[in-house]
Amino acid sequence: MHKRMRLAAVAAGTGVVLAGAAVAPTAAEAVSGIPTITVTMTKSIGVSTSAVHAGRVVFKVTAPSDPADHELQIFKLRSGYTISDFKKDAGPGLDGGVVSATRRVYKGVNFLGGVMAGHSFSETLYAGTYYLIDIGNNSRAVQTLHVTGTPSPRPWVGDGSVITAHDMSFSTNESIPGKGWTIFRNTGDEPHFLSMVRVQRSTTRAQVKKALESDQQPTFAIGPDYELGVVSPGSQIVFQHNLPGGKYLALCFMSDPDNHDMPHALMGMYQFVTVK
Ligand SMILES: [Cu+2]
Repeated sequence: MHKRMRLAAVAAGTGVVLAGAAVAPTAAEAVSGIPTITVTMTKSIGVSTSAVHAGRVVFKVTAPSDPADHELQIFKLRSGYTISDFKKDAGPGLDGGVVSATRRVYKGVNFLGGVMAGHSFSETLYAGTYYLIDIGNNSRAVQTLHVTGTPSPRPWVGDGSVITAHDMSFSTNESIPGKGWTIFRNTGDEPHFLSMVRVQRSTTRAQVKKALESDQQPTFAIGPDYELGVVSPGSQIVFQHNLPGGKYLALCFMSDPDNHDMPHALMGMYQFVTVK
């Protein structure tokens, strides 16, 4: 589906490529009253601070030399599951269709989103250890971020637009501004992510279904595309975007362990979104 090796890389399973031209990175704008954590992605992952007080933050994700090859994913581990468990399970589970490993990852990891390099997102951090990984390539780099205390009151980021993921669909008739901050929220029981690509106005669900079920490159995807990291049930992030107006196709390719690790998109998790 994508040139990136996804955390949930299912491209190998479907052979579908829906990626358009990459979005040109935009400079992140500072948001007043909210601390910014700059994440610099090379072969390793650098953070501007490795310890922060709980509360809303903005992550500004950069990759100075090759932004198209880097995408941040952040997560926390649930009790009883370790980073070495995750490293052991992620490949077989999320890439390899080993259902038992997928189940362990979904149970043990609380995915808290992320963005492609060149973009920013905001969320509220709570006490504990956060892990930062690069899902844009084969890097095994891991960085930690330590959060302490209880959340301080800080201003909200966002302009009211929302894209909601369910099991296995996105809400219908979602519309977001071209430039702004939009909530991506997961109200389902499985982790989901959001991959968006601009498509021709005439594109129909039937065409998308056909493309997903075939090995052919879809002709309706015109780009640019935009992709967010994985968000676990009950969580949300607010992502910054600057996209040309038009009709977009939102997709999620996470694996469903209840259905032999079938990618969600093949279960109908795709929807058109309007960018105004
Ligand atoms: Cu999904």
